[in-house]
Amino acid sequence: MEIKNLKKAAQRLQKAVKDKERVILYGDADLDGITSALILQEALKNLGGQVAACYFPDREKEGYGITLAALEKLKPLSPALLVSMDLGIGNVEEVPLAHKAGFEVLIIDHHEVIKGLPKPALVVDPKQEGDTYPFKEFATCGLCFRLAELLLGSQMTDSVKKSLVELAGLGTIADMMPRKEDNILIVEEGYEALFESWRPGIRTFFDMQPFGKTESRSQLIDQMISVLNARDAKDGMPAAWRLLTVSSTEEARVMIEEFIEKNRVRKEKTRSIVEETRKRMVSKDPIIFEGDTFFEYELLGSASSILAREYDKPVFLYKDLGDMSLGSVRTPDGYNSVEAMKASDHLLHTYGGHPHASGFRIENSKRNQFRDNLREYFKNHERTS
Ligand SMILES: [Mn+2]
Repeated sequence: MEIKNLKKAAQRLQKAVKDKERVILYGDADLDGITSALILQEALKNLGGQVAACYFPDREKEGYGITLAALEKLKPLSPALLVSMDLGIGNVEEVPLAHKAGFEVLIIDHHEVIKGLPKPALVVDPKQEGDTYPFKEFATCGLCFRLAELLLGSQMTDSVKKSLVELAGLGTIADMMPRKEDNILIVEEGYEALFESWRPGIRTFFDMQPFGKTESRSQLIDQMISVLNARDAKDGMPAAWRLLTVSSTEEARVMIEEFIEKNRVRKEKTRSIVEETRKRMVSKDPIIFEGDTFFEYELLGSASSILAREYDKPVFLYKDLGDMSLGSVRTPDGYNSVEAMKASDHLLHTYGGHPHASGFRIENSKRNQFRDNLREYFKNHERTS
């Protein structure tokens, strides 16, 4: 049993290396997307290949997924093989345009398939129809690790494997994927490798232990993930990418200090969004649905998580962009936000994600209708346990 299209994807990448095709790694800007891109970049380099560009779209400025703005920027590199990671499965409209612009698309994603598969593209997503592999809960970086194993074959030496599995472990933990079945090995081997890592960014973090000395390995990893999650892109490269690829200890130290300061400010701002939402929400409402022009989009995921846990209700927070709103959704166990949004498909510009963590984009004129539909939906749908 194999993950559908994984072997085909490996063969396609091997061909790209052999024919010296341009390869673009296009990942989501979170830790799962970033570790995915890094795994593939290192695997391709080990094969003697090259990557023409790595691209991480800015969710707030360009939106989530394969965006038209990105395609425009990447156009000078076409023709090329564009590998999308941790995103792409929802881009049924953008993939044909990418193809037209000269990009062959390979999608590696673990999100739910909502509108059918984007075409034409080679798709690896355990949640697609016809995928018979029993385990469905990989993070994208776990899929990329499996892909790297096929790609490298006998060239996967112990040291290469360690340097890739530490990334897969890190991304799997950060994406909060269940630690069961195939993920157990990825996380366990990843843990081991992390504490023996050659990467200056990782080593420096463990040497510094900037949150106080601790013996607890899992605590250290969690702290490192919080630092890597800092929103601090430079020249389009996210904080985590920069820290995981930095070559000197000195630079790593400076980055870590900067990221911790950024996180502190971020936490304060998140708290103020949570407090503002608490003031506005109506206690008997089955959902929390609030937003504002001053809500920073990048903070909405954590603010929603805090509120969902506290009130045990589905939470939809959005940033009002003037004509559109960009939202982040978190639900407690037993609620499926993707299904709920599917029922309002006709109102939404885009939406997607996981049952418990998802996002949407909507025109402001339709926002109230969407909210009312969600209230109805959650009133009428029994919570599953
Ligand atoms: Mn992911």
